[in-house]
Amino acid sequence: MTTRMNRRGFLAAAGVTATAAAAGALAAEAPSGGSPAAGGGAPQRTAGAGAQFAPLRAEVQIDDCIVEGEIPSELNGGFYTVGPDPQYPMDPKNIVFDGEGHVRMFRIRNGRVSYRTRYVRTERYVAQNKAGRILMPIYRNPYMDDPSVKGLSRSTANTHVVPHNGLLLALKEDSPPAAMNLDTLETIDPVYTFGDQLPRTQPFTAHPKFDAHTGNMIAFGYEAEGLGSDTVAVFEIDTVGRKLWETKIKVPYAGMLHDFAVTENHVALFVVPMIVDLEQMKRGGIHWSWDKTKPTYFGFFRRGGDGKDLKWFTGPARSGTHTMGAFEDKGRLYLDTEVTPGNPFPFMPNRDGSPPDIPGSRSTLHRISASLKGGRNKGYDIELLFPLSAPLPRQDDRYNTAHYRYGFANCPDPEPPAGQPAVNCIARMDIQTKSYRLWKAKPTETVGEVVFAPKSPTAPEGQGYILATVWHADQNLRSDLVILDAERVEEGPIARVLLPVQAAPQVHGWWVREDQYPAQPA
Ligand code: V55
Ligand code: FE
Repeated sequence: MTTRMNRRGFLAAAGVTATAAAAGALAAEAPSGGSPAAGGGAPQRTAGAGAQFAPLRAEVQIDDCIVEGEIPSELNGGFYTVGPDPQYPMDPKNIVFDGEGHVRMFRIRNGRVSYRTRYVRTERYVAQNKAGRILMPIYRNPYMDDPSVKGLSRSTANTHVVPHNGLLLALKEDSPPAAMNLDTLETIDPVYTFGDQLPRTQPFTAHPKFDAHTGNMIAFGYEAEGLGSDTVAVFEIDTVGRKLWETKIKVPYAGMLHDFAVTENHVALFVVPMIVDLEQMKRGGIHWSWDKTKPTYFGFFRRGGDGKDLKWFTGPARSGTHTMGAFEDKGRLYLDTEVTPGNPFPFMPNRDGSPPDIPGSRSTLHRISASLKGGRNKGYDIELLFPLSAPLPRQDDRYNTAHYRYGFANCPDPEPPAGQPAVNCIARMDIQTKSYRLWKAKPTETVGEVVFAPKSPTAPEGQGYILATVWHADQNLRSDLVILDAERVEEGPIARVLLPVQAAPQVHGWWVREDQYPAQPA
């Protein structure tokens, strides 16, 4: 069966206007409208922020990609990403975040690169493939599901990928991970419960953290006791997959807890008013609406305990979706995160019915902090860290739970030439000196989220490479992998891996070091 992907339909389905995409905070992650299609139903290829969400649908395999420049000999491992790539044309009321997870891998060894992509064979993907049509039409809304999928996992596995215990985990925050083979990208288990240590219905964050000392994975799941529940389960899983610790806490209201932070001794949450809207879901809408009447809550509790020491600090309505880094120092806990004054996703409804607030969706990097001793219901402190609009900030991931110094991000040009809203820069930030260095690509190049790859497993923080995907608006979205020296990003790529095709869509990605792969058979 053939299904024609109509790009205009997809854009309408995503509910994103050109303006919203250009200016929105996750504009970086939203399709952009751009100029009218050339006609004839050919997919429209546009410049701007939305290139990285352009649907593709083709699984691709290329051995020995063409390389421009030289891949450093010590750069061995894999750059994995995932993003939503609709299996069938979407319901007009659906949003871009509901496409099926399409994973891609740049596998780098001894200066050679192979490229491979595979859809995650989630239970949803397999059922829809068999039926030849969409069976779960609306983002995280089980009320609208076809009766035939009752009891199946709703995961799209479209948000993030991390390595764990020799597997690649493809994540969607409403479900357990999907486990894939690190080399072939074959789906091994679409509902991976770490050997029945988690229930099949366990929500599992797309942003687990890895302990800087033990390598253990710390993760959480919100709505842990069913749709709209205010229970959050938090757990720590060791490097061979044993659950060491779990506790459950209550949040002030059920909302999108997309990311969190883990420090040496604490787990921190930032509760933002993107609320679970059951009434809207029953009317056929998506899972969320933005309720600007609700305050935000910054809270933390000790790792390894029962969660009863949980303390909350309040602030006005705003959002913070992605953590750059977090640490504790002299009795305070610091969370470095991108913050928007309003609804970060212009394609998600406002509860008061107001139109998309474009300026309110623009994020900048902030530091939120509070005293570890502090009392109940007091305010948290917040300050601007960097004026960069960087909704997808990253760090050297060996420092997830440690006192870190360097951040990295794709971002739009802070001083853009008129009419050029493209996300075409890569920044390296130094949180000690509060300064940053910037590489500016061409205005026709859209840069996806970056990952950091250390020079060696024990290299000092920030010594290594930045990897990112670039989509060329002037080449039908043909894409490159760019590799930069992380200490000299302003010098631009030291190598480019040229794909003959458009890269599959991308939200997040991870660098898997060679030492994290299972031992190869001789
Ligand atoms: C995000 C992405 C999602 C989602 C919820 O980047 C939040 C934020 C790709 O799906 O479902
Ligand atoms: Fe995310």
